[in-house]
Amino acid sequence: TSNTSKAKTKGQGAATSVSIQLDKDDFKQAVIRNLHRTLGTDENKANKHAWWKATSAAMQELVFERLRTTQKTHYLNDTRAVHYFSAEFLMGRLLSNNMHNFELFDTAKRALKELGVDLVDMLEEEPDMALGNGGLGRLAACFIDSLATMEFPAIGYGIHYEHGLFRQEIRNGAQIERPDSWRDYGNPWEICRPESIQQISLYGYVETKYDEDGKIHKEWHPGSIVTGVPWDIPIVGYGGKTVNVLRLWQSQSSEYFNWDVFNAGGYVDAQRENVESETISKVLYPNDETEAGKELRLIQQYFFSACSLKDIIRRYKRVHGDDWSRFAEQVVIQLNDTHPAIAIPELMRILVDRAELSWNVAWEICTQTFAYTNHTLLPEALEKWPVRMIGKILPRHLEIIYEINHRFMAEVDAKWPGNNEIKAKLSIIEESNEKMVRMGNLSVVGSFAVNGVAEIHSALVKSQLFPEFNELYPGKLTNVTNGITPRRWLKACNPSLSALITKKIGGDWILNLDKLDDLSAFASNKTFQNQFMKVKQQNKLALAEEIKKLTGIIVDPKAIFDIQIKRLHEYKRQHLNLLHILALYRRLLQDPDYDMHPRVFIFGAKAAPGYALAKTIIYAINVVADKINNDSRVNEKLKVVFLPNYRVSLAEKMIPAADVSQQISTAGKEASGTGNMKLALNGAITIGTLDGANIEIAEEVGEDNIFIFGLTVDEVNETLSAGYNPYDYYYSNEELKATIDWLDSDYFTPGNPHALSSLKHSLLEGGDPYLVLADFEDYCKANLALDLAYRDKSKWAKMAILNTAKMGKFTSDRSIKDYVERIWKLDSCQVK
Ligand code: GPK
Repeated sequence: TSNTSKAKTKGQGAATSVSIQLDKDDFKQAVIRNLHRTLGTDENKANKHAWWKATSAAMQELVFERLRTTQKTHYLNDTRAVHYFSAEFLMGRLLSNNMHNFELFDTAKRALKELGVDLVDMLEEEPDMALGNGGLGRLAACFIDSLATMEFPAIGYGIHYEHGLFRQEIRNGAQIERPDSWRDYGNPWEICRPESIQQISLYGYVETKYDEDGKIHKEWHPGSIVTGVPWDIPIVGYGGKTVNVLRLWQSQSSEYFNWDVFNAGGYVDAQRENVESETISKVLYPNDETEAGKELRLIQQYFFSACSLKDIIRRYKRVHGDDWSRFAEQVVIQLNDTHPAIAIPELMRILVDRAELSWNVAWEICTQTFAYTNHTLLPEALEKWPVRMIGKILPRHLEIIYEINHRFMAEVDAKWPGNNEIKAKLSIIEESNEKMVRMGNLSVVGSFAVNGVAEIHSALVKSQLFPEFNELYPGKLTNVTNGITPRRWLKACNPSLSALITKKIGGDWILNLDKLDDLSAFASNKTFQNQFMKVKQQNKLALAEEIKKLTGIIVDPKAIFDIQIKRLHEYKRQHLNLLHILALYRRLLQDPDYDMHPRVFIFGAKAAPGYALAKTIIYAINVVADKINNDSRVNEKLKVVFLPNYRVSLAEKMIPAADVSQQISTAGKEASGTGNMKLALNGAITIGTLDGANIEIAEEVGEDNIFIFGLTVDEVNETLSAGYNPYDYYYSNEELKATIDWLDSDYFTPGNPHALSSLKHSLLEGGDPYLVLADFEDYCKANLALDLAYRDKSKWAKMAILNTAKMGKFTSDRSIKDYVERIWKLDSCQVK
């Protein structure tokens, strides 16, 4: 069942020609037809929302046509396909993306203009599809864009959350969470597929039966049955040839009444403890990189993994019947983190209990089917489930996990005879007070490939997280550096820069981002520098307008636009940025002539609702912003903006306007980062640590075109093992001490002197686990160098151009090519 032997890659499949021929008048007709027939309104009555829906419906006609052709082609070719299992897909808006990928954006714009509608303004009607938290979910969205663009047979599988990530409001400086309702007025992109519903089981008990030969057979008598309803979102590849599917499962109760459970102890009582079926897909857990350990979360994971597996098997059986021998040749499943790892014992259950394959045959199929991506080393994000909880919800799976572990422990013993320490460390079961199932260990054991998401991160996965696994399974652990789709993150979000680039070097960069390197030849050309920076200036002007609209704050578009956008986390160190802002503020107060280029610090970040310190940091940024922005002594030179409700569609407005990209995590903590790539692609200069993909960005752009500061991974480890004491830095740096103490006065929170003291506490008594104080001085120096560099207009323009020019490596097309050639072994499939 080896999947590595026969398939070979044909490389990047997508052709460059437009496949959809539609002119302006056709488009107009399509919109009007849909206004009449789909919306039941007309040109005179239609409001913006109706126009948006009619335009989406017009696009959807084209999308469905290609979707149908793609599915037929894939079916007829019976090709091997990748199945990307992810609890999160952070899609953002789809209308403008689909227009761009069909190369119809300009046509649509002209058509709508003639109908009296401004397209760009109308696009704001679309709610973001925010079915993810941050980087992990957005990565999945970029990957499925690249898969469709490169014409690989692929399907994304996830959860059809009724409510995506919460909407953030800021009230008196503090974060308030409001429910997200992205489907309230209908979503034009999804299509319900009731013909493909699945049913999955939960709870109940396992019966052990013996047949005539004394062979053991296990039968799971479930306590309840849940229905999964699939919703398909078409994923349009660039060029419009392949349209793949993102299939999201919605839970529904089934009328099923389980007599086994009723007889075994009373249905009503058992039912009360169970999670109601409809609740399963209600809401996305808003925790990023922390594991909540909630029963409902485990059920969500099992629900979508089991529905998806059944869907895959149904499709496989249609062609291959009961012949399982070709399963792993046809199917590869990528586990996006451990969230879908329960799929491993689920496939074992199907193969052993249902298909009645022997354990060894089943295990061979299983371990040739799954591959696993790790996205973090943070211990609080590594999923563990109480044995007791799995035993209650999935009693048969718990038995299977124990059996997997039993056989695995024998393997470990063969390799390290009698070494109980290694056994305890590698065991899928953690023998703690409350026994736990380690989902990371299960994923490594049950997969044929495990990857980290940037070179340094993958090296740390091998050396720190899974060193013994790396010895036991040489070659299994590998790296695939993350990437971003240049369609959304340059072509669509930054039309002026895209047009300038295409004018200069042609349009091949859209499908071959390495082509951007042709811009390097013009990096020192004064005319091109002026053109490049003029675009940046226009984008800054547009963001300044947006800032005014959203916050009332007036910012100077001539100032340096310095942007930090990402989830709020201590390891990402928004508070290091804040301490530096306070240092600048203090310098300006002490010396009104303090020489600095005017600078606007712009933040966007959501905090997990239960993460108190992260919320305090948001509050701190807002109260400091309020003080500084209203202090006429400094606000000509310094402004601070916190833009509420950071999300994909806001990122698309901020990124093109950035001069500076803040990527300042503690070295070793940010697995990769992808915002760093988006910002550099749009000509922002990174100030950052040698962490995650920053290291590879620095390699590409060269040390002259990035501001690197701070401790390296090795230095962080040395500093910590030498007994790090933040007070040493606090007492030896007068400015650092003053800024930290400032936070603990009532200067920023009048009448409430201790509102921010938890922040100070975490940095001092709390031991400063993310080494903010240790990196502060070097960070200030790097900021000084940056400020000086910006004053040399030509030098800065050259740096900015080179950042754009050198981002070729970071297209998600390259990441997908890596996965395809080294892990998935797929052939592309041209759709005619
Ligand atoms: C990692 F573990 C996790 C998680 O739960 N959520 C999440 O967004 C991010 N991530 C990493 O923090 C980023 O460094 C990385 O670029 C991104 O995943 C995609 O790999």
